[in-house]
Amino acid sequence: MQDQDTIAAISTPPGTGAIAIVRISGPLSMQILEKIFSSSPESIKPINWESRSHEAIHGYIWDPANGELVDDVVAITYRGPVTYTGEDIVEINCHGSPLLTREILDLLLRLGARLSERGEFTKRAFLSGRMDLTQAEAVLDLIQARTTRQSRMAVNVLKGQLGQRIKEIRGTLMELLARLVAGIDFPEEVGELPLDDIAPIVDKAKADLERLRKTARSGRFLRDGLRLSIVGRPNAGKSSLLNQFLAFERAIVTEVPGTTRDSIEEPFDINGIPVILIDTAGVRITEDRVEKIGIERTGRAIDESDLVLLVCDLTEHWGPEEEEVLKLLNGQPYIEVWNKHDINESGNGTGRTDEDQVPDNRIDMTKISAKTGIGLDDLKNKIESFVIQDSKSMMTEAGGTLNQRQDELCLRAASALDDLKVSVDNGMPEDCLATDLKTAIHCLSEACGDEITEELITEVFSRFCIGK
Ligand SMILES: Nc1nc2c(ncn2[C@@H]2O[C@H](COP(=O)(O)OP(=O)(O)OP(=O)(O)O)[C@@H](O)[C@H]2O)c(=O)[nH]1
Ligand SMILES: [Mg+2]
Repeated sequence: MQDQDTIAAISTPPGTGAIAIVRISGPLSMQILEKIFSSSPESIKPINWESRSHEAIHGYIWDPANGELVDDVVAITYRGPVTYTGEDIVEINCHGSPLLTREILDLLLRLGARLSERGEFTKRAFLSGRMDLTQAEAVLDLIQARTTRQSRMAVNVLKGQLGQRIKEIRGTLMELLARLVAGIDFPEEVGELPLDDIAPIVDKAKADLERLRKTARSGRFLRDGLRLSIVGRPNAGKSSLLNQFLAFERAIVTEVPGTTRDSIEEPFDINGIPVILIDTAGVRITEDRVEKIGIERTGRAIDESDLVLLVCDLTEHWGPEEEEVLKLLNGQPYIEVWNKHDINESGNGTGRTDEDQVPDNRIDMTKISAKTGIGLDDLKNKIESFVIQDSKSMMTEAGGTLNQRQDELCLRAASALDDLKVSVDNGMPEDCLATDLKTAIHCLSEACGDEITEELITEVFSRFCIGK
């Protein structure tokens, strides 16, 4: 890291604010600060920064070229290697004017720093070993989190536990590889590895990988949001449910069946899970041209959903309309939501003659009143259970969820372990077994960033903002 250049960037968002932060990282950080920082507003009185680290000092930024006073600031110095990037860092907390931050940044660039690329501070943290790739990716998730739950998940991954879990699985495979290779190279000294020893180790690693991979599904919903459409017969109370969720009159509600003609999307947060709520046109057999188009759109909304709320009316019976929705669902998971509980408290909430006919894709059932809000918390909990499912304990244990990149690599590692087992069963030579093991190890190394290509590094960090 010694031959790195020094980078600088404005780390706070563009626009006017109370304060803004301009950041420098690299070997010239302290030197540059010495040239522009003074404890006096009257003249440049350089401070010797050599002995100072992890200190906040109030002072003034001067332009050494013309001797003009630029701003009244607080400079914080961090001397490497125990810093975010592993290098010397200076953060200048200045007044939050875009003009001033730009001027201070220009001063730093004039004195030898280079404008940082997107995510370059975090990239340096990763390259200097201050964090692994799962932690670097968590930094991005943390910055981009829209719900508390997303942010909690990211901050837990940032602690490094998820990367640790992946490394533990890799560790057992590396140990196995070492024994296998030693048996090949020094059969007399260490003896060949008995084939019966391999299967239990591989099975355990595979089971651990599977458990870890279960978190990826929840992670996808928690990162990207759950598409949740509200579907059912006309007048069942779909738009009322949307409004009840949002706590404002977003959709038109009337007693006229067929009120909603087009799908309406609204972002929302259910128990900390980011959700896109979609209210749809009621499904029934109709000759009305506009309504027909609306129902086609309902079909499309269902296709694009992760979960559907099938809203039924407790004052009516399960009927052909609901059967029609089931056809549109085509196996998609749904929660049956019996509405208008306030006017039909004794309703049994099925209306079906035979409960055994419940399709497999019905994951749960509940009764609510979209008008009064009765049962809404229970419905939210059921939606949360769908998202978290059986990954809850693993999420706690692993301290987070795999993202898509990490999940794909864990899947590739698992399939290399499958190949290994087939090779063992077919009595393949040990060097073939070693190849499968190496593939699995390589995938896991890539997942936590220990073996990673330049392209992937660029790809991951280009998603960051400048200054992070
Ligand atoms: N009592 C009672 N009435 C409700 C409830 N939910 C909806 N309604 C009434 O049912 C009627 C239809 O409600 P909407 O929310 O427009 O129903 P919808 O499913 O969106 O209907 P379409 O858009 O026509 O498909 C309105 O008169 C609502 O006030 C409820 O929980 N209790
Ligand atoms: Mg409606």
